[in-house]
Amino acid sequence: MNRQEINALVKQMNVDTATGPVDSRVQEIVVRLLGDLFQAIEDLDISQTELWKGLEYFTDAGQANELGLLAAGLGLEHYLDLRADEADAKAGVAGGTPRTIEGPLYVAGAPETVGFARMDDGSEAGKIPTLVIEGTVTDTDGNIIEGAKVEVWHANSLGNYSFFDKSQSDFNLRRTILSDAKGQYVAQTTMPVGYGCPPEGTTQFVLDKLGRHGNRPSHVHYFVSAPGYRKLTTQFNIEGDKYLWDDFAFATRDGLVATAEDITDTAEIERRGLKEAFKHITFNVELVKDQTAAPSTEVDRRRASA
Ligand code: MBD
Ligand code: FE
Repeated sequence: MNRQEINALVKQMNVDTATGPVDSRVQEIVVRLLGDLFQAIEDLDISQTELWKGLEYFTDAGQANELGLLAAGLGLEHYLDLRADEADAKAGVAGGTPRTIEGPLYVAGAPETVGFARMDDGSEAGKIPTLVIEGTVTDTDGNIIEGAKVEVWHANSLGNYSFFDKSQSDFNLRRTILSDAKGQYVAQTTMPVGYGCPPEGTTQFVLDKLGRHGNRPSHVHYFVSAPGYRKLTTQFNIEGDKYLWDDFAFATRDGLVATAEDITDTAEIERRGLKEAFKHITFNVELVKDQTAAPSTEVDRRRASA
């Protein structure tokens, strides 16, 4: 079949058959995706067995709750960031901390404090260095923003995230910190280790077929929001990790690379109420004022909450 015949067939089966109310947006998307799929079946001569293997794959990936991970790994999520950047540029929106992907491992409902939070439950003390993260939330003119909601989440020393890893305590390494009167937030936590896809999982199964690894560099996720400002979804990725620029999810971006400095000065260790040398990262956040011209940065997706 040629594309004209395909389009006619899709329309005949899924448009002309409507006898009830139509969601025209859903109809438009279904018609387009089916047409593109039929066309791919023609072009690549996809067999019936191959088609069923594909549908079975989505069944398995969905049952394993790995479709979010797959979207990150195949670059779909990063592609949407590039499109959002393009839309911003077109609308004349510039500046602010760069966005990067949310990933599939956010959990809503983390404990909230003002100015400072200890994020780790102490269970990995001695196993992995302490990390102090601090920064200031400002607008793009450098004016401080008090009361900005800084949501932070990251992995433990095994690259695992609490909630999804049931061996960790509730909300371990997940906190919401409101910036203080100086616009500052401080998080005392442990050094994250890069995530790797479950080796026997559905995402790694496809990555293997593509000859790809499923690893991320060590990183820390952020949602930063404040009234009158666009919500920012971002991360920093940590300098020195071998996957820094070889991230299977393509989240590392210029402006989002952080250096973890070793702090050995005893006065500084004491000032922080710590007992040993620790790592320190500065991550300042610049928010952009709400825009009417550019698309919203709020993304409605199913998220875990605890
Ligand atoms: C992660 O920690 C992550 O950030 C992404 C994007 C995908 C899988 C695990
Ligand atoms: Fe992550």
